[in-house]
Formats: sequence, structure tokens, C-alpha cells
Amino acid sequence: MSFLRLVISFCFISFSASAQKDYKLWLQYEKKINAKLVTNYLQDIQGIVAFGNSETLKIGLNELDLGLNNMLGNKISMKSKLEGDKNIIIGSKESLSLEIQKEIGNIDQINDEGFIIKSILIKNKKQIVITGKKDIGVLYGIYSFLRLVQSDKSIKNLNIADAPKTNIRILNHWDNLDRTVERGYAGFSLWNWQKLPDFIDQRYIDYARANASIGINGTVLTNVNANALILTPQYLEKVEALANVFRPYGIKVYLTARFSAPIEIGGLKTADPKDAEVMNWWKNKAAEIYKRIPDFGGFLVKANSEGQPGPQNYGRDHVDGANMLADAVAPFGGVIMWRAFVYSEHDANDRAKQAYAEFVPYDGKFKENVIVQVKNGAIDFQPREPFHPMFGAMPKTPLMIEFQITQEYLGFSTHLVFLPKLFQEVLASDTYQKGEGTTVAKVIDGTLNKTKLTGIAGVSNIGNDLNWTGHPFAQANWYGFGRLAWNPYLDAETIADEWLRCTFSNNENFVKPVAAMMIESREAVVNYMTPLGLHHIMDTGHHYGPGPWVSNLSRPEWNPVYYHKADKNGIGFDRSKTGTNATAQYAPEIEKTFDNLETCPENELLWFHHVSWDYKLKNGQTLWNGLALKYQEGVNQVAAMQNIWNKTHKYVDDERFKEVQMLLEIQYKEAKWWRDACLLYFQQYSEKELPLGVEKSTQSLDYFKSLKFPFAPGN
Ligand code: GCV
Repeated sequence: MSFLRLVISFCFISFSASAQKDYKLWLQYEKKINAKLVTNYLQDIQGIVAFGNSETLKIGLNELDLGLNNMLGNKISMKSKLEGDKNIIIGSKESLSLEIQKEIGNIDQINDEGFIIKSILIKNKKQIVITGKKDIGVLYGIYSFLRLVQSDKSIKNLNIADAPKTNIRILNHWDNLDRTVERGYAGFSLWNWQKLPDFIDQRYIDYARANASIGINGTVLTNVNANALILTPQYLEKVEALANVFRPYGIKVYLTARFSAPIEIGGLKTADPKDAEVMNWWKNKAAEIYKRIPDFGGFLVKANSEGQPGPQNYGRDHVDGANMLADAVAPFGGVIMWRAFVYSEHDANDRAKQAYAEFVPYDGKFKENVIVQVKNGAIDFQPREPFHPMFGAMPKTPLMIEFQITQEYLGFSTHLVFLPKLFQEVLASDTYQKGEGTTVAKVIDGTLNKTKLTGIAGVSNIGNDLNWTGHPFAQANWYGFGRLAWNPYLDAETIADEWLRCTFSNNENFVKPVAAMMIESREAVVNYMTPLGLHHIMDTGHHYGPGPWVSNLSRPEWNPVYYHKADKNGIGFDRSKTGTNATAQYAPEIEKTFDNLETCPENELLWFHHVSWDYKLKNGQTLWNGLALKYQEGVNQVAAMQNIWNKTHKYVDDERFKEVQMLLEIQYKEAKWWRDACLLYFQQYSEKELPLGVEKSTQSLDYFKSLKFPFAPGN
């Protein structure tokens, strides 16, 4: 072999080894080199015995085999019978012997997707049983067990019963049929429509596996800005192929329904939901889909929002539209997820108030297989938003929350921002719907209003990039979303700890500081982009980088100036009683807190109030100084993140270490860009000097205004 070829092949080998790590997500199953640990595990496991032979169980069995033998060094054998001692027994409860069933205890403490992992004695021999009511529960139990081993947790005397708290735990892909992804920053869509249905990309299987490992059980394959073609036989055949891949992993396929599809692909003259032909068209379409995909989940619909067609085009309302579709899928057990993301160019009202104003009067009017999908906040996936007031106001309607995992407004896949911190903040917010402690989590998991249909949706950050999500740490947002959809009461710290151990290393010297860095990263992005309740001041269209000066867009509420309202007197959007009175959409306890300048949480101050530049913050600083210092704090936080990461090289493979290092360098530069551009712009109104400790910009405001990003991704 020539020297050059040797070098090339060496580079290729080292690239692929590292790239594989990037690709393997949190399912690394690294070999455990700590001999004591390995011995401890092997004292408890020698073999795996499976009862049952469904595809789902086979997947679980293979996963245990792969995971344990990778981690413990090929010491675990698969057995066909329960013999010897120290086995892991897997199977649904009813497939197990009565003797084992008796040891498991009460299976009714879990639901159909739940699992029990228990150390038991059978004929005086130690066994670990992983069981559930159904095989999908067993599979979830297996992933949970493997997570314990991956993160060096003890597996002695196990007695775990766990079950998802929501029914629909779903990714929303904003993937177009040409494979571009709206707001996608990790390459193109995974769905290769041209090669489907005959070519099954290994990626589909790996995608399903990753989702199952965190309990995600649904996927909407297509963009909410929908294309009716997906409902034609040509595409449904391809959807069917994907559904077949995902089924054994417990994942149902859903599609977005373009409301005007009866016209566009059905040849009808109208899409009026009260028209008999239209109703019939959807009924037939549903029957056609269910014939191919008997467990099809249903439709997600964006109607009369941002130019999408909907029932209002025919003088009907959201209830008419949703219920008509609900009737079409009801005979097959399907669900309609109807989005409440609406605001109108014809409504001069505060955009933040419009969805509530439109939907709350419909409370109790939707059919029982409709769930209304509400974004976490009333504007649009900002670095920080107060929880959406609809969560406190529709007790008779199932509401599911929609989070955005893809970082449209949070630095794309370039910035490291750990989103479970944001998700947790919203889920833990108290709506006071039925007094203190009635949190958003309790609304959406159905415990508050005894809602049967429950769900959590996350706008996916997945694409065909080698590492799936663009930024290695954006994988943690996919992971964290799944974990919170399973259990909306989990805390971000636990999730960061789990993810780091499974993805990188169990070494405490790595996990502790890096987990702290992840936790801090959310507040950092708020500080350097939109501190103190500022929002939607990103540049136009693509939403990357600052654009507080933008004021020339056709719809007022698309302009950042609409949101920050900076002038000589101060800054912020007055949504209190003296302003748009959006505060009145919250329960009285919350309304009072937000409405009063003195009690409004400072991190949401400028969301609810127009505040004078000289207003005194709790720390004694004037608003102007406080704002400037927050921007600087954001920059300093990113510098601190860099310091932490730079010390991790010995725990992380070269490639991922360098990827993150480079990305953090960009993030640092861009945090300064945000600080400088925003402060120079707002300074025109405050007419005040920067306080001590805030660095001065080396560029002019005109320079920042001149920056253009014509080919920004995801737009
Ligand atoms: C899919 C925001 C985004 C749009 C997105 C929309 C929505 O406006 O910028 O890209 O459209 O939200 O959630 O429907």
C-alpha cells in the first residue's frame, strides 16, 4: 500500500469510528473498563430468556444482547429455557409462568405501555424480570434497564414500575416532499420519497429504535404547511412502508391534512366541512389510509393560520373543521390534532391574545377524538415565553403541548442550548386553573381535568446529517423531549445526567461540569438574545441573529419593532390592564402577578410591561444598565461554557470534542454579535452610556444592519 493510501485509509477509519459515535446517539453501549463494575453486573446476569416471539420482543431481545455484550464483554448468552440462575427474563406478563407472574406483583399499577423491572427469586435462583402488559412495555423496560447499566447504576434488588403519563408522545416533522425541512438545521429530510416504498433506508430503522428507546410513540411525517399530495395513493404506498418499519417499535404514523385536499387532489369544487361531498371525501380517504395502515394515528392540521386553508374559508369555524375530520377517522380509532397556532392579519389585537380569544369559546365543543395542540407560549417558540394562557382556560378540551425541539429562534444547530430546561419551566408553570398547584403538566397529562386523550408534541430537529441533529448536543434535546413526554415531571438535571452518561462518559469529572454547562446554557441564550422578557427580535424570515430594527414587513406582527416597542420612554410590550390586557387571559392569581410591574417576574418584565429606561430593577440597577449587563452576562456564560468544554478532551473522542469546541467558538462570537447589535440599537432610544463591565462594540449599528443571510437553512 502506498504511503498516501495508507494515510487516506487511516483517516477514513478514524473518521468513521468517531462518526459512528456521533450517529449512535445515546445508545453507545461503551465497553465498561471498570473491572469491579463488570463483575458486579455479571453477578446478577448470565443469560437472557425471552417469552414470546413478536417482532417487538425480538427487537428487545436483540437490544439486550447487543447492549449487554458490548458493555460487559460478550459474557451474556441468550437461552431458550430458564435454566441455571441469574437470568434476565423478558416477556409480557401473560406469557410468563404463573410462578413468575406471582412474583411480579400487581401489573395494574401500570398502563398498557408501562413496564415492571423486578429482581425475583425463582426456585431460590436470582432472576431479573422485565415485563409489562404488552410487548411494547417490555421493550420500553429493556431500554430503561440498559440505561441503568449504561449509567453505572446498580441492578441489585430492582423494583421499578414505570409507565408513560401521556398517550401521544410525538415528533412533528416539518418535512416537505422535496426533502427540505422547514426550520430544519440538520440536513435534508430522512424520508427518501423517491426511493420509497421499495428501498428501506437503515436510517428508518435506527430512527425508530432511537425513538422507542425514549418512549416516543408517534411521528407526523410531513410539514404542517401541508402538501395534499401526501394523501394520494402514490405517496400513501410510501407512507405504508414507513409505518411497517415503525410498527414493531411502537411508533404510529400520522400525516398532516391539507384542508383544501378535496379540491386539490379530489377534484371537488369546495372543501367546506359542512358539504356532504367533502365529508364523504374525507371518510373515503380515511378508509383508504386505514386499509393500508390499520394502526394509522390520524391527522395533524394547521388551518387558517399563516395562509394555510381551513374551515374559515367557507365561513365555518375550527370546531366544524376539526369535528368533520374527527368523524372521518373515528371508526378506525384515529385522532385529530388540531393546532391552535392562529393569528390573523385582519385582527388588530395583540397577537399574543388571539389564539386564546378564538379557541377558548370552543371549550367542550370538539369531538372526543380531537386534541387541540397548543404551542408552549402565545407567540412562537421564543427563548423564554410565559406559558400559553390557553392551558389554564379549557378544562373541557384535551390540550396537548407543542414544543419546538429544532432551534428556529435559538441559534439553529450552531448554538448549544439544552432545551429540557425550557420545557420543564413551562410544564411546571402554575396555571391556577383549579387553585394552586394546577400546573401545565397536570393539564396536559390529563390528571387535572380527567382528560382521556393526552399528548406532547415536539417539532423535530432531525435530518439526514451524520449526527442526526446538526449539533452533537442537540441530540440531548431530542432525548430530553422524549423523556419529558414520557414523564412531564422529570427535571432537566436528571435528563442531562442520563444523557451525558449514555452518550459520552460516566466519569464524574466529566458529567458534573458538563451537566452544569448544559443547565446554564438555556439562561445564557436568553441573556444574550432576549433578556428580561424581550421576544421576537430575531432577523426576518430565517430568524437567525438579531434584527430588532426590522420594521418594513407587510404584517405588523411580523416585525420585531412590534414586540419590543423601544422608544425614548422605555422598552417592552404593555400587556397589562393599561395596555392590551393580555394578562386578563390568565387565572386571577397569575393575572395579578403579571399585571403589576412590581410583582411581575423580572425575566418576563418586558413581555408584559413597557418600562422606563430609569426603572429600578430588584438589584438596584436601572433598566437600561440591567439590560446591558444581562447581554454581557450571556456572553460571559458562553465563555464559561467554552472553559468547561475545553477541559473535557480526555473523556471525549477527538471528533466530537472538536465539533463542540468549534461550535462553541461560533456561539461565543454570535453571543457578542447579539449583545452589540441589540445594545447599539436600543441605545438610540435610551441615549445612555453602557454601564461598567459591558464591552463596547467594535462595529457600528449600520454594519450589523447590513448583514444578510440569503441562503440561511430552514427558511
Ligand atoms: C411551519 C412559525 C415558523 C413557521 C411555522 C409556524 C408554525 O411561524 O416560523 O415556519 O410553520 O411557526 O408553527 O406553523
